[in-house]
Amino acid sequence: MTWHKKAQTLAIDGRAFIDGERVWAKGEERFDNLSPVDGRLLGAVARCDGADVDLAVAAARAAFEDRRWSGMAPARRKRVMIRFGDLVQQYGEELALLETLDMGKPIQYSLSVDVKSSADCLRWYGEAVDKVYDEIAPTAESSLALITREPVGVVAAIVPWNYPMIMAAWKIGPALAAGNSVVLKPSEKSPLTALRLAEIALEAGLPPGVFNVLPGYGHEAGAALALHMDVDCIGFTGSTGVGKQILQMAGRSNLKRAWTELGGKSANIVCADSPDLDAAVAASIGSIYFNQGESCNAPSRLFVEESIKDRFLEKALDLLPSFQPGDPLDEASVMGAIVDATQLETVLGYIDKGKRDGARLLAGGARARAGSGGYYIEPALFDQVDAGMRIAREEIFGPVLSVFGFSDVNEAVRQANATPYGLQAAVWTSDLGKAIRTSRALRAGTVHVNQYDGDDITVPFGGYKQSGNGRDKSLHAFDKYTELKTTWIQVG
Ligand code: TXE
Repeated sequence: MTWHKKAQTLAIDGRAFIDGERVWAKGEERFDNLSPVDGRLLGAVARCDGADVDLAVAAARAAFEDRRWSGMAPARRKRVMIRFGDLVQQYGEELALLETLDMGKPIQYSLSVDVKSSADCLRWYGEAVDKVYDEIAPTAESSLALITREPVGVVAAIVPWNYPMIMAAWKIGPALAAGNSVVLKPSEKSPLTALRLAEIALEAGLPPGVFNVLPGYGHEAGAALALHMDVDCIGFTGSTGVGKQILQMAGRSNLKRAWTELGGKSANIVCADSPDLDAAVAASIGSIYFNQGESCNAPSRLFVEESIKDRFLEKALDLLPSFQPGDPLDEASVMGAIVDATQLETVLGYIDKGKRDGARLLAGGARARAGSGGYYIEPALFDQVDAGMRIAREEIFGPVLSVFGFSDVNEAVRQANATPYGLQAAVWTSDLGKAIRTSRALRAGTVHVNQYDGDDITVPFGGYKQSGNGRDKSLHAFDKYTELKTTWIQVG
């Protein structure tokens, strides 16, 4: 059966999930959820606000105080989290279809990337539950000092629309594994998979009230969570602008722990002595256009050494036709739809600005699949970009690549560091010393050498400067959702 056929019978439920039940917003407010695939109405979604946030936070607090989850034996919590991940895999086709309909990514990637990474993440943190030990400090014999990690309490997670399930899993995985209760607010542009995750978690054995999901707008449900006096911690992924508001609201309310994974304008530096030019071209082009360029760590600034730049661009332009937008429900498509009409106009606006500022548009940039009713853009490639242009400085969050030439790699590094962001970077060279010196000089939370797609749950992910604070993934993520306690015991 084709994915279009499956979409016709797919159950779509836009209600919130509070204290183990699906409910509409208390104020009965709803908003329409349109699919970027073809502009079709997917259904109504609960427009939760402060009153719903109060209900969800109270349910999360009650679940935390009676220790129905944090007091569960680690081996049992482990089994529930692993079952949660297994069920995500089992419901993979349904979740993949919801993700593609909700935000437009190709169905092949919803299945092979988003479902798989989310399931693996939940299982990985489940496995960690009875493997992370506490400590005893080396104090004098007269005392015993225990150093223990405790769950922080009620965690609010606010996530974006570019990888809805993965961004949710990166937050709820460590937060739940550490014994916290969670209230998750997905983006209003892509609420559906988060709502299904809450039902699947209940089926896996997570007690009611421990994991709640509230769809709604950022300035309503999101702000109510960030300002809530009974939320102990907030994990946020989204734009730098909103990240700053989150930190301000945390400070204005109860000084809740606030962790942010924000925007990026990542630099990808290709030296003339790259070990394999074809590999550098394939990775550079594949990474910027993957997920329609809607990735926080997309290598949107490409620095190519002058002596190989023409050859590099020739090879890159040969690859571009294979990244033309297709029907996201067609398994052969590698480029899907932009998340909504607003983001489509934003990206087209940047392309127009780039042309008006004098950059040279070598390919793409026009709206595509006009008859589909959806939101599609041909992958755009600008050459002769000046560092002062907006397409060089600002996060576009669309399929737009800006290319710069360089003759001295130190100058490329200086330019790479000259933005407010510091999420990711890459350098391509056969000279190991140059690779290490360049990686050390790049102000970014992740640096790739002779690759761009390294990714694993075992490594921390996050940014320097205005790309955020704290780290998602790896055991380091537990630092965000736990408190360290020292207990002194008099031994005499
Ligand atoms: O992010 P937003 P969006 C960047 C990228 C993109 C821009 C907008 O530049 O163009 O952010 O994308 C909630 N109080 N990234 O709209 O607006 C909102 O409802 C509390 C990079 O997704 O920051 C959503 O759930 N919450 C990023 C979440 O914040 C608020 C990935 C993100 O919304 C709020 C996505 C408020 N005042 C976008 N306003 C990355 N680094 O991966 C909004 N929200």
